[in-house]
Amino acid sequence: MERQMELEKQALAVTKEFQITGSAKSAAGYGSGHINDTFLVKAEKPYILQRMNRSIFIHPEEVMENILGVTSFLKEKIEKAGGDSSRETLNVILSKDGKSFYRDAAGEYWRMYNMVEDAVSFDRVESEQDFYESAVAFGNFQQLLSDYPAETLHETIPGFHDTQARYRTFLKAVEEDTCGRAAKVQEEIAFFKEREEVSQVLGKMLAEGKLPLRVTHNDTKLNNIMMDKRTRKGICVIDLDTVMPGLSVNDFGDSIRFGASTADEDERDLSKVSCDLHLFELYVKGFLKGCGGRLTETEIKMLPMGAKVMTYECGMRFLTDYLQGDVYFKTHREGHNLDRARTQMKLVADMEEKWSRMEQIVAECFK
Ligand code: ADP
Ligand code: GN1
Ligand code: MG
Repeated sequence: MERQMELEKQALAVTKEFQITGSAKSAAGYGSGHINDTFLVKAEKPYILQRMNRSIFIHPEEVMENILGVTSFLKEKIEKAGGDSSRETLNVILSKDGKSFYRDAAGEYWRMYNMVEDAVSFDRVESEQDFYESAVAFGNFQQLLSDYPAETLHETIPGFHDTQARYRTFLKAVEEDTCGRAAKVQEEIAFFKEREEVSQVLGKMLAEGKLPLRVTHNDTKLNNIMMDKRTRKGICVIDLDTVMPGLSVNDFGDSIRFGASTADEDERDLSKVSCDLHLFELYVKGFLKGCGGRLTETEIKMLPMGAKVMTYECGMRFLTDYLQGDVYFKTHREGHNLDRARTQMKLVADMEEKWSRMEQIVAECFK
């Protein structure tokens, strides 16, 4: 608590380093992201200030170079289409010396964005229609970036969705067992080991040229999109830290993992956790619409696999972090990462049971 208050004080002071209108009156912790420290800044208008996670983003300048590149590209497209680029993409607020970030004396990196106003982001699906609209918007995001020069993007987190590499890191964490937690979670460890082949499927297809590399978002959780309060459309895709070359099916899959679950990502009562096939179907329809016919037949066929792989990978990442002592994801209670890993395992098992139906749904939507 004290640490948070200290951080908010620091955040308020940092606002002076940015080109905002008027001066900031307050800076308060905001949102439920697992990675960066996010603050809502109240000045003449509201802004979002973030202290970037330095241990995860080793080269913050490169992250910001990606984000500036992508947001200016989007801005131009949105304006050409007659849209409102002040709301439909993140806008980076420059520092007083014209940079996309401010580096403080302690070496921390801060950045500021316009706050997307009259919009909300959800941690849980509240209405089916919202979920459908989020799918259209994430699909459309990928379509808008389909002619972005991929070679100019830095890989901000190397091997981010290299599930095979994630598997190796997991095995290493089990072996090292630095916190002495492995004995307690043998069942969970076995779950991921028994399904090792899940970690290989998409990487192999990419290597064989069966799936194309595209510019993707790579972190398509429902709370990484702002929904317009009035129109209920997905107005702005946010959290652009991991926009990099990647697989379309992973963007699809990560949204299913989070949004089509019947419970929160950290629900402890696993009887509440399952993959809602109605939401799955809505998301398939919305995503295909948003991608505007650009996905190949193989990509479409592999959408269910994207959902399973992303859920498996994320569960394994949570368990790895638990084994390593909760050093990556923000946690708010004892065993938080373990609880998260278990919901993902429950979802993977549920998808396995519902597999043929998932494939059938995709086939029917594609007809
Ligand atoms: P993290 O990487 O930690 O997930 P995000 O960039 O996703 O950080 O921000 C955390 C939360 O803050 C988002 O889920 C969203 O609710 C809110 N948020 C972030 N940027 C904006 C913005 N520009 N406008 C409005 N809300 C935002
Ligand atoms: C993180 O940043 P956030 O909270 O939107 C993570 C994702 C995970 C997700 C799990 C950069 O997303 O990869 O899927 O948590 N982002 C990063 O909820 O690691
Ligand atoms: Mg986020």
